[in-house]
Amino acid sequence: MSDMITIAVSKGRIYDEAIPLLAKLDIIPKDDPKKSRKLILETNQTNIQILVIRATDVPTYVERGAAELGIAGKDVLLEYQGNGFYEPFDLGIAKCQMMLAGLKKANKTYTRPCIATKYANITQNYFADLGQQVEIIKLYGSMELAPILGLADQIVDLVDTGETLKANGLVPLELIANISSRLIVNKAAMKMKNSIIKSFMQRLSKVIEN
Ligand code: PRT
Ligand code: MG
Repeated sequence: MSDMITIAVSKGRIYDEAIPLLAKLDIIPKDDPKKSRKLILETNQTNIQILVIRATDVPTYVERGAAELGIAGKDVLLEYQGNGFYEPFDLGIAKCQMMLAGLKKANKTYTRPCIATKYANITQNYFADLGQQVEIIKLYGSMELAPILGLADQIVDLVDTGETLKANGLVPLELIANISSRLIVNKAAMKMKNSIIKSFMQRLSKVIEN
């Protein structure tokens, strides 16, 4: 078995915040995904490579062992509902909030609200815990449009500064979860490549504490 370690990271803001953390461990990619079309980045460490993929695909690669390690938002992990990986720690990066939001003008209470979201499982679980019946409309982006056009009553989405909600006449209604990115580790790799992964995690945890 090769002792190569592959770290799956998504390309946008998580990559931008993860790279400085990895740099503190002297793991530095040889290419910049913004300039290169490479999907597998070699690093200055010959046994470590970085895979640049869609955020929602990170748990799939790690659960199935195509990557030993991954960095993924808690939103993606909650929605994925897999158990083929460990989630040893919170990296404290790409922080935001999962919110229920609705039109500023709307002030009615719904008996069975219609919720548009990319996070159908999280939304289902949230309302099930409240004992509230809902209809969920699965969308893949621009959820803010749905209440404006009458497609849905409310949305469940990530909020950081709140500017996107505000610009579309929406207001946050309920906090569903605080979100940040987590390290995930393939379960088999944790056994088979224990010493190298353990040392990576030890060094990473020191960097996070500081
Ligand atoms: O590939 P795909 O398009 O599915 O993913 P992506 O391009 O959105 O991935 P990327 O790399 O941008 O990272 C997404 C991850 O970043 C999420 O899974 C979260 O864990 C984390 N994150 C942190 C955020 C935000 N903050 C965030 N604000 N992801 C998205 N947003 C969006 C939000 O959906 C909304 O459209 O930003 C908008 C709100 O921002 P504000 O500042 O206007 O409130
Ligand atoms: Mg995006």
